[in-house]
Amino acid sequence: MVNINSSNQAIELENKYGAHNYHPLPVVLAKGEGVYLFDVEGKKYYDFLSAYSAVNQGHCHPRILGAMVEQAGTLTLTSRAFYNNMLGPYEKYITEYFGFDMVLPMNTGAEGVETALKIARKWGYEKKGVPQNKAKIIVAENNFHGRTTTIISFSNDENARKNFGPFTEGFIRIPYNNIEALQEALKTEGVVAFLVEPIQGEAGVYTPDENYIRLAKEACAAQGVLLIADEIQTGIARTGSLLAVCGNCSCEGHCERQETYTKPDMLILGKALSGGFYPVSAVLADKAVMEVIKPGQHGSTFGGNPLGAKVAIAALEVVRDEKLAQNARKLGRIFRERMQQMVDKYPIAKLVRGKGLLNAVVINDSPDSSTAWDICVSLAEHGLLAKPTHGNIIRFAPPLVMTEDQIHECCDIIEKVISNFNK
Ligand code: IF1
Repeated sequence: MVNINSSNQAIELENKYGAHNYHPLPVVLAKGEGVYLFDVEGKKYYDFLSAYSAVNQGHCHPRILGAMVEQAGTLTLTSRAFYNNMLGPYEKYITEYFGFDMVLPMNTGAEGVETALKIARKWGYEKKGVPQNKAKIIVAENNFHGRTTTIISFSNDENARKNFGPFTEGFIRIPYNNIEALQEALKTEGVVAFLVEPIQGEAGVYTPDENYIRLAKEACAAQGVLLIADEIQTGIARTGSLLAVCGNCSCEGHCERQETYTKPDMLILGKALSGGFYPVSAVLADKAVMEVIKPGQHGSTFGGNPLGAKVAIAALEVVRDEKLAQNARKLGRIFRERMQQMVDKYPIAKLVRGKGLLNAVVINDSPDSSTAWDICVSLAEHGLLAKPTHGNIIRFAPPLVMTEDQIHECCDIIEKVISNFNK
């Protein structure tokens, strides 16, 4: 194996031997610890991406690491041809943790979404009596749910779709955060589900009206249609509550009593479900929905493996024991307040929005300009890693184990860099 001695060397290797399906910032990371990342040259950074919210618990969390190492030396994979002694305990733990009857374990987020779509269709035919092959699923404009052929079939991002057709049929796309549009679409024959992100991450941390998800659930329920919440990015304490569908509830775990909570019919989780150690995703639902899946009808070699199960339990324990939702809520308020002061002061920053520690600053320049990218390069030079989305939006999503002093230090860095860009 080649030993990497410099960032340039690593970048050259990736350019030469790897498919060019990404355009990363020119930083080569070699180590992570809590809220920090270190590059090949040993430079230290605050991580403000958290691997797209997969490392909410911080990099290489010792407790998750311990669980991983212990299980890796005991039993990693059996396939589901046999039972294993970690899956049952994990299934009990995660269903009680989130308040659902049952779980279907998968690996990546996109697989979780695919699973939910398949269950919804099957439920539609078998429980709702939709005529064969007529099932329709409502989705939102500017959605991001992953990269499989079916998922990109209902995306409206040209870059994600172009020349990947033919596409999967049976989707209706409506404007996000628009209940009237949902009510109208729900009248379509054969509708079985509405798949939605409680906050649209990729779209630029687009936060809907406070009651949007609750009203969406009511509208769906009135038509006997399933509400599927994709909380792959927003879930697991990121937005200042255990789930974004918890609304403004800051309790330590999950409580169905809280009136702000909207229970989706299916909940899709991924990313931070493993704290960034190992791909673990899950679809949660109650029995009346989940029971449509029978042996042989869906699965995955790695889904439900004992290593993933053990890691996921540890990752969820950390979220609860370290009160990460409450911390995200507290630090999120501080972050947005500081960023608002910055926006008021420097016209190059247009606005800040978000919830908990999932936030974005919109840069006052055209999405075609390189300004946001240049700001991110400068932020990296100043020791803070963030990534632009849609050209002129910068997403800020640090690990949730950050301290108040650290978030202030990070706001100082961001403000300093932004002030340099102010013309
Ligand atoms: C990439 C964004 C984040 C997701 C939601 C499902 C998935 C994702 C709500 C699929 C994945 C990722 C994937 C990542 C970029 C990224 C992303 F910028 F596109 F929006 F997080 F902010 N549902 N999101 O956000 O999960 O199959 O990737 O495990 O590089 O494509 P996956």
